[in-house]
Amino acid sequence: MKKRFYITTPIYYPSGNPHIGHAYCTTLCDIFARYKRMRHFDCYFLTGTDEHGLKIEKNAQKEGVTPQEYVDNITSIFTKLWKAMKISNNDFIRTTEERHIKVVQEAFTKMYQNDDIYLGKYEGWYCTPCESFWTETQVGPEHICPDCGRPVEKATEESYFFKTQKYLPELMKWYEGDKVIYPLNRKNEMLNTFIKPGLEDLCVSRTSFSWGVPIRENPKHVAYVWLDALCNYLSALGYGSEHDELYKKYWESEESEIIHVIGADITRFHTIYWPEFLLSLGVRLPDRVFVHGLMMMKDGKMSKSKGNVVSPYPLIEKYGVDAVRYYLVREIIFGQDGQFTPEQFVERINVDLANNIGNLVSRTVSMIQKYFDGKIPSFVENVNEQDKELEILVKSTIESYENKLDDLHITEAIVDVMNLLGRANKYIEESAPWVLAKDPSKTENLKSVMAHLAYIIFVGAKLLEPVLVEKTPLIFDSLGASENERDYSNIFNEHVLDNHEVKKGEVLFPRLDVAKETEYIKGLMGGK
Ligand code: ME8
Repeated sequence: MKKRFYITTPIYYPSGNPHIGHAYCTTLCDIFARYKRMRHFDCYFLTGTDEHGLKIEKNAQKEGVTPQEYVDNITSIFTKLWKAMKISNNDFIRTTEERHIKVVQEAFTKMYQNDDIYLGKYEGWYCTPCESFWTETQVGPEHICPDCGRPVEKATEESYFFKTQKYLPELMKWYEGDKVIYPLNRKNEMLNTFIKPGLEDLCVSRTSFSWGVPIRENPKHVAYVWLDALCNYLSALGYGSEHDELYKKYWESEESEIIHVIGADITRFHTIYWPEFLLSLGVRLPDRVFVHGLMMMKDGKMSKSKGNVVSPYPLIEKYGVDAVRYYLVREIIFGQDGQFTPEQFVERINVDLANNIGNLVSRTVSMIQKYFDGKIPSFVENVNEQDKELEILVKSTIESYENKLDDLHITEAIVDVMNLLGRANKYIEESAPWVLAKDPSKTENLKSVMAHLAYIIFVGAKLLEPVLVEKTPLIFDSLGASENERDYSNIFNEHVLDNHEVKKGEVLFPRLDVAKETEYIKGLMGGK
């Protein structure tokens, strides 16, 4: 396994306030980054905003502000949100930053000098909200954008073009890599929809608006917003600058694994054009492009332009950051679309967090206080068949959790942990400690039950730590685990809590009134 990881989210358009769709992707990456760091891998995590383009220019005009003022304002809302959601990104890149603009210009020049870019005339169908050009076949007889379903406009202008056929053989070699584009159906979609019908050259400059990166060779052109945006993954690492240590460490070095996480709506740009740009620049290709599904609303895809968004802010304020993080990655199975519903949101909090985790911790702590004066008994293996079975389950849960998280299957990994905790809850019922406590000859049995429960809670908390960033430290506090003991290396150490003193903490996840909270969340939906 590689020692270093570079993980990126798409850089979002600050053309409207962030919604839980953006929060989903960023949380997914954050969990991956935290998980890798928890296992002592070096992980550099990047997110940012994509601030150029016609749409931003138009929005700013409508509001009577400069495009820079416009993006400054919305970008600050994105950065505040990531802070509130405890996102652990190492950097935040904005495409209006000087360090980025230079890289775009340099990249354009390099591609031009390589003879990969030429000047031509563009006639095509353009979707302004998506900033995408489409061919006649793609827009169909109704002239509808295949991505967002809105009408497209015919556009003609002098443009630079990137020769997409030139690097196709190398691109196809990259496609052969195991799990490079993941899940696999996304790769097939690219092959069948775009590559096999014949890739057309890509228009990489525009002259019809000015809010973009001017091309040095011909300043009336600005770089096409996707060429501009994709370069963020390099510019944030100092590519081509004097300070390119991060680039060398996280991109150039074969020790590093480069991972892009994107939504299904932007697969084409990341799995066709981006690798081709990199090939033109003579730069190594990413190791993995993970394509996640989208969070839908009852009336289709949630989007800023449709105005059917759910903002994460009020949810965080009311239910806490852990509940929102948990809900997002539990509800959308990686690679599939999910649907936001207030009912499910409340149910997840009640069933998974309040019952399965919260209750388990509070019952266990209370019993250890009651039966053993608050001291966790020493762990003894294999006291009986049931304990043995639990020990095996713990080991297999850790193993499958690691395998699943490495492939970003966070939902499945969490479900495994939840099943383990569910099993522990059942174990309480089955072993009936309150009965064992009445029989002095069963003391060893009772000790074993308590030690097993405490250890399983420790394991569960550790595995959920990348998701439940606020509450897991409280669980470790309750178990009396010191900072050092919380290290991941202790996950297989059943004795980590021997003789530790438990503490009753606050209620971890208060149970919600379903009707009342569902109503409240419904009121937030569709709002700004
Ligand atoms: O496409 N459900 O920016 P964008 C889940 N600037 N994820 C969603 C989502 C939803 N309903 N809506 C958006 C852009 N996302 C470009 C990217 S990258 C070089 C440039 C997430 O603001 C998802 O990850 O439209 C999607 O790919 C991304 O936000 C698009 O954000």
